[in-house]
Amino acid sequence: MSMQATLVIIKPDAIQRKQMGLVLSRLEQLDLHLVGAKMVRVGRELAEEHYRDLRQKPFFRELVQQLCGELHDVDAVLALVYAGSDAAAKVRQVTGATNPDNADPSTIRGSLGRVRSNGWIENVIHASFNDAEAQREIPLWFE
Ligand code: DAT
Ligand code: MG
Repeated sequence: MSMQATLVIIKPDAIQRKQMGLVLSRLEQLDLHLVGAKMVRVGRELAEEHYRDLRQKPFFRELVQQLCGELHDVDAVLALVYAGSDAAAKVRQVTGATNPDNADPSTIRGSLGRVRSNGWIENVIHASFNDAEAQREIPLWFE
């Protein structure tokens, strides 16, 4: 196993609902090192680049608005980098399924996320899917 790094973003829905500390507590229990942390004001360009693989999806526009904080009246997100063996897999395991209604209740999304009645998925965090995705994403958020 090699040393890897993975990106986590505590999203606007979680910032608005004051879940930042709860999320950090969960991630702190993993056998990983926190090597980067900063509040980021997310502009359109960064959000669109971050989610570029989803640009053809019908929900892309709203997804970008959401990451920018426009749907939750939030002006910054918390970007984190965790390092260690199997970093992306370890974080994804505690993250849970994309849709909080389908996520195991023991996971971050299953316990803290929700689907709004208007259909918006509020799933608390972004977590890189694997090492390749992490290597693409981390430089977008950290110099
Ligand atoms: P994940 O965040 O679990 O990696 P993803 O990369 O497929 O999931 O999608 C990125 C985000 O886009 C996801 O966190 C929430 C949103 N999303 C995904 N599928 C969606 C859908 N069917 N309807 C609305 N939003 C969706
Ligand atoms: Mg993803």
